[in-house]
Amino acid sequence: MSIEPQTAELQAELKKELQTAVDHRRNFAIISHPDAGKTTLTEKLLLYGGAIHEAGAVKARRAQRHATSDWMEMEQQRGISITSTVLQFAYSGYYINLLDTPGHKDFSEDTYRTLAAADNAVMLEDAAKGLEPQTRKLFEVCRMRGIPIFTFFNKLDRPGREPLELMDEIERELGLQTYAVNWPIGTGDRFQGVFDRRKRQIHLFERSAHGSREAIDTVIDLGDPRIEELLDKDLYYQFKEDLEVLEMAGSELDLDLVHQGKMTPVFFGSAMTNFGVELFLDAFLDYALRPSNRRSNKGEIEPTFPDFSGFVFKLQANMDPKHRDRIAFIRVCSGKFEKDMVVSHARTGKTVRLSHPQKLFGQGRESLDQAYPGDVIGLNNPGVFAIGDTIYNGQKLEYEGIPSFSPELFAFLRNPNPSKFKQFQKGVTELREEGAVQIMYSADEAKREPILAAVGQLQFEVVQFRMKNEYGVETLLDPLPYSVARWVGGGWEALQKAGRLFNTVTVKDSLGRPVLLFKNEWNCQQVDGENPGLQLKAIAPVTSGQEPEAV
Ligand SMILES: Nc1nc2c(ncn2[C@@H]2O[C@H](COP(=O)(O)OP(=O)(O)OP(=O)(O)O)[C@@H](O)[C@H]2O)c(=O)[nH]1
Ligand SMILES: [Mg+2]
Repeated sequence: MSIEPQTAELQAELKKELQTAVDHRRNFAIISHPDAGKTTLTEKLLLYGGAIHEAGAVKARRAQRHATSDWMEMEQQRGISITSTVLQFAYSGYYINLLDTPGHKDFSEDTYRTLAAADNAVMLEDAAKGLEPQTRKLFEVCRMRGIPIFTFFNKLDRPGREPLELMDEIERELGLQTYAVNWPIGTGDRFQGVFDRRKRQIHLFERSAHGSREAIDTVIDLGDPRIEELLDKDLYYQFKEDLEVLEMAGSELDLDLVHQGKMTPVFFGSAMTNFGVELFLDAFLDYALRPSNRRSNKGEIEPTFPDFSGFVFKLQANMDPKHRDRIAFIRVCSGKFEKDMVVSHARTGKTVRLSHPQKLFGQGRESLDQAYPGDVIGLNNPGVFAIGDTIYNGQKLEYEGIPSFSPELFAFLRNPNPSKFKQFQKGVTELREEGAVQIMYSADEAKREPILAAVGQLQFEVVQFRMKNEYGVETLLDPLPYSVARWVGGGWEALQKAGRLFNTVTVKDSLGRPVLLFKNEWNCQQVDGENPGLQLKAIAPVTSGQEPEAV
């Protein structure tokens, strides 16, 4: 049996290769309430990472570059992020997978899906505002998933709240221990720099920094006698006092606690003026968790497990409007990905060849030959992949599904122009597949028009805009007077048994499952109370092996 030792040797070699790859990979999502500066920080991280040479702006003036991660036309028009973006780049010996997410609550499904693919989260706060509602919600999702959280207080170039008070708010309200890695000296007009506690140096802020290019910081040591000349006296004394408080009363940095999501390293800076960005990036790379184990129905899968596996967390149509492409975003979880490899598709049981894999950089893509755990790659999706699908080699496994949210707004989407029937159908199918919006249908077979079911109004606007812009169809929206949806856990059978129900209508989701819509929570509770056999559920049960119905 001469093959066995050879196989064992190959396996050991692969394991070593995987371990090295994992050691050099960092994957993180940036999360926060709208407008805290996620996209701006992302752009500056790309600048310092050497991935771009000139930073664009979220609200670009004419002849100015747009931010790389807000590539969609509607994002650029409105100056907000609508869909999450993946950016891969190399920096200082690391391969970084950065996920910029939208903050608006109407797009939170997209953000939640993206968090499923992240090993670390960077939580941004506007230093003038502190903790905001959407940040709290996203923090809860990170906590549920046990993701390490890094905090960046942004917009220090504007008047902000006291740094100690900001940290205290996190400790008190999120129950998260804090450790300040750097510390600001003044804010707003009097923002003079940040102190790097790792190297015990002060980085002086220069207001002239324009922001589109890297700034070279002036750095002085804490013991340098020039400090008193370079900083305003009162700020310097305030800083000394703060530092004493931190060193006396603050906790020590404990990376185990950070990796368990119980302690957050804290940074201060101003993404717009590039200040504190490089200091953040360097410390973050040292402290962040490497690609970690992922939960599956076969238990925890280690990244160095030799068989390739991964899952789809996001789909996006028309990233390249010229080619009308559909891309599936795959998070590699274990083993080595190789171009053209043939894998099994857990939901359908089919085998799929993974040709034309792509490295992602906002809207831009390049082909790639291999990828490792922690990487996010793009694959062409001719309708094979759905959100949550697992692909694997070797023994069958499935990663935890990604649930859909309970929608709160409903409207018929109509196509007033019969000659556009084909485009309408294609648009609805692809946007449904993406999860840009959920699609339901009347239980009455005669009514074939799709019902858009959304978490927020902006989702409707995005669908109508994209239907027109990407599929050439002007659509009409006909709102329905419902605000609560419940999946019938007992299925059609239970519904039949229950007989006539009042104050509700029955619709079908895209998998043909019954869903009840109610005008209000009260009606819902009444039906639920009187018909326990229906087993009403606010979140769609995650299923495997089912194909969505044709639009
Ligand atoms: N003064 C100041 N403004 C900033 C800073 N960082 C970002 N901004 C501005 O804040 C606004 C929002 O920034 P974005 O980067 O789009 O915020 P976001 O968190 O990505 O927003 P959404 O993706 O829509 O949730 C823009 O006008 C930025 O120019 C900063 O450090 N200082
Ligand atoms: Mg953004």
